[in-house]
Amino acid sequence: HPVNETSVESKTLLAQQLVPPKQYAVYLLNDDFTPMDFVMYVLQNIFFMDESQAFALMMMVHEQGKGLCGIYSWDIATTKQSQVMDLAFDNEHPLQCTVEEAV
Ligand code: NFA
Repeated sequence: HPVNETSVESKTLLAQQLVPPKQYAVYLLNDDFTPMDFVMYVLQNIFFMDESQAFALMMMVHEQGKGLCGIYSWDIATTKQSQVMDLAFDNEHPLQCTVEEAV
């Protein structure tokens, strides 16, 4: 017996607007001790910036106190934060990385 497989429930879902996922901003914070070369390494290897992008952002953090590294889903943002903090900890640098809901 042929049936219409589209249920009332999925018709309702199809009629709804798709809700975009929340996005999260990952920032680096300045400190007086982390070497500039280490910050360059982080930006090039965790945030995949080229050398000139990495240098511009590193100097921005150094001079302004904070800099936006990228905007990601929750899982990617918090994974990058952990990668930065673990690498800094292992190398005995006090570098801090924060995640905030993107506006
Ligand atoms: N302020 C650090 C220094 O003078 C460099 C730095 C830049 C640290 C960006 C953290 C973030 N060695």
